[in-house]
Amino acid sequence: MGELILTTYDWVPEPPRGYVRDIRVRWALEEAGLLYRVASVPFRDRNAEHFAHQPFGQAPWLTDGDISIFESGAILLHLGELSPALMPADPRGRSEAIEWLFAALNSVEMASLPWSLFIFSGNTGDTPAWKLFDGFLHQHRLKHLEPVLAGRQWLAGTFSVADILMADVLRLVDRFDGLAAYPACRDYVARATARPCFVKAYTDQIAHFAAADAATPTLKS
Ligand SMILES: N[C@@H](CCC(=O)N[C@@H](CS)C(=O)NCC(=O)O)C(=O)O
Repeated sequence: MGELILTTYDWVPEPPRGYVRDIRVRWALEEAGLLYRVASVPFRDRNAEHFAHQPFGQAPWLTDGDISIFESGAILLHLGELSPALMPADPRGRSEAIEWLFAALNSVEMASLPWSLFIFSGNTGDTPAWKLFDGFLHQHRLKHLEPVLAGRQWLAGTFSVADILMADVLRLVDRFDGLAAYPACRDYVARATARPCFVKAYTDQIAHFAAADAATPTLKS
């Protein structure tokens, strides 16, 4: 393992603060007790070096020595190799953690992200498009996730990278009150976000962007 450097934006507007995906990596690094530092790239002027690390010009990415990794799921899988606090050691637990990590991203977030974009953009009126996306998230994802989470504390038996991703995905749904009908999902989010390592990751992210406001007040506008 080399030096671990997490790169995120230097600044973001208020609404996404606390939800920028570097929180997933911060959270995992804290759970694993790994030493790391945080670096910043401009939010507004994304340069060629940024795109060399993250082909879509997004955040976050992680470097581990001379290895550079983008996509929060890939970063968490990489960190899972470095710490038993993030990935069960037994083959069954490991397989469950990996399948639920993909389920969080590829089954739940693929439904929750367009849903939240409709809400962000105020397009939640009585339209066929909103009904389609709202129904898809509720009837095809949350309704089925609810009994799973009612039956277990953590997705792979013990806490793992799968829980970091699933809880972070559900947290955004909860922000818009989308979990009101799913008490087990809500309890799961509460359980995960009560962990001291989440609280530290969240506090650090808020402080990171607040420091940018203080350093460059004009960025606020
Ligand atoms: N699938 C990527 C998504 C990364 C992503 O959406 N990052 C957001 C911040 S949370 C971003 O960079 N948004 C600005 C943009 O897409 O231009 C991952 O999980 O790492």
